[in-house]
Amino acid sequence: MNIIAVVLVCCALSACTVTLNKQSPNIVLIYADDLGYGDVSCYGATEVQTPNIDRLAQQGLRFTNAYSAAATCTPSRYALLTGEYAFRREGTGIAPGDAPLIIDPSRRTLPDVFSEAGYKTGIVGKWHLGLGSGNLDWNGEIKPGPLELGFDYCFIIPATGDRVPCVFVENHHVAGLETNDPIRVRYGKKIGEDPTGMENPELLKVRADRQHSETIVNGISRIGYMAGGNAARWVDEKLADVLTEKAVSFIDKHKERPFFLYFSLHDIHVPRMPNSRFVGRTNMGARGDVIVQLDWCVGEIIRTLESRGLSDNTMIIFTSDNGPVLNDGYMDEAEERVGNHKMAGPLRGGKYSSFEGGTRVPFIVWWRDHIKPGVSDALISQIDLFASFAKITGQTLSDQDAGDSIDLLPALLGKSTDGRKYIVEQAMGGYLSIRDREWKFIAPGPGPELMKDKNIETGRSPVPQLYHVKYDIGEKENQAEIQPEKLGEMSERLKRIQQTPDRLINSQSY
Ligand code: NG6
Ligand code: CA
Repeated sequence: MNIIAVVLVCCALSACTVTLNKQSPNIVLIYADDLGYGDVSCYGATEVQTPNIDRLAQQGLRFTNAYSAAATCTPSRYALLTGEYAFRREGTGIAPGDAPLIIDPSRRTLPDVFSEAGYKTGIVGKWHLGLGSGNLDWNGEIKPGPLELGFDYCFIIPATGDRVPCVFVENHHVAGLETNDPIRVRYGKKIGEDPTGMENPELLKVRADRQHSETIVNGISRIGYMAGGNAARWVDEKLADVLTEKAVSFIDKHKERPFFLYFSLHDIHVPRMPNSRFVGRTNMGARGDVIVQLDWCVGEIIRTLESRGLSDNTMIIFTSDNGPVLNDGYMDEAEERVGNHKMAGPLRGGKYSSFEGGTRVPFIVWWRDHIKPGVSDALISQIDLFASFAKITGQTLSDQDAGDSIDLLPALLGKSTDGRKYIVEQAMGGYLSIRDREWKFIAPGPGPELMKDKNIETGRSPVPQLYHVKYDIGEKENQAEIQPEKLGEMSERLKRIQQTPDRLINSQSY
């Protein structure tokens, strides 16, 4: 081939890539916080109605065996963005509000995959994977963070709603910070003069436990202390509106080209502070009302896509980072007013737990005219979105990338009912269990069987547990003693996955 021919072929190839990208769908990943398997009406809730989420389910594919990678936020999100189980990496437990970034910027991340395919990438909402590289000055440039991991735009809650600093970070800076009122943050010891929940409980909108009784911001005491940055502080009752507006404007700005939006909602994490529009919409108090608020956020995204003509070329994935909890530190009457509502549906346990309630979560894929509506029982994990999105955007993965992520695109699109063979579930403290299509094995471990303050069964036990989850969804009957062979197989499998990235094992055994 002469040089001109080579140039022509190269041009044709790159034109081809551009065309392919244009045909690839936009992806909006709506990630709820602490929303349980039974918290929305399309998964059986009757005490709260979620018409927008239900609509996603009616028009899309609703999964009954879908999992977050862990039963708490940080490890779950770590796995989502890296495609690697968090138990492989030290320091991936619940991150303090002043933690440094826990993902190495040199590794290939989920947003990187989209960027390489020509997408615009953005995160709006909760981050909770640390920022900076230690001793962060919140008044300066805040990095490394989402932008160093492949996002083109970020507007984030740095950690959680119940942790300081209660400010948004937009790209590399605290949004709305005034230079004459610098912000200071400290964990473990008071800083500044702001009242705390411990000293001034009379100032509180809602009482809290000891951990959540430090600096008061917007009438709510938090974990950690902060001072200054007053103009930048968020108003909890407006979080859903502010985040939704930012998500909508990201979509508007990038509607001409493929985009990936990670819309990571604050709801329904504590502190649960619904906007006045949603107060009293359920009989369950704040926890029920913020579910209605969350559903509204989802509706705004659907309406935005439809009114911009983007609905047939945008895939929405709706899911949650971990299971549900009633009392997570604030006395907001979640427990007193729950009534007949079963936040984890038929599952045992909840957030933090090794039982199914910890990680089995709502999971809906919506892509109009491309996915036949229905229900799928395929076994899938959020960790598989990495490899599946790589596939849909035409990217390849090396053995170094996202080692635990398996391409399940056919299952996600409803073209196959085959999901994973095995899924590892990680509870708080790094305790592991593993399930296949029928059985679930919980490795024995020390510690309390009940988190008393939260009334959540941890699933921990000094003896191995084996449940036939397919027929015993509530994990009631431990069959470890009568099924020694299955027990051995599952425990061996777990050990093997602990030693070797899951995709490598899978490519050998499928
Ligand atoms: C825990 C907090 C809890 C919540 C959780 C993180 C205490 C006693 N409890 O440490 O309130 O903030 O961390 O939740 O401090 S998560 O959904 O982000 O994982
Ligand atoms: Ca969470």
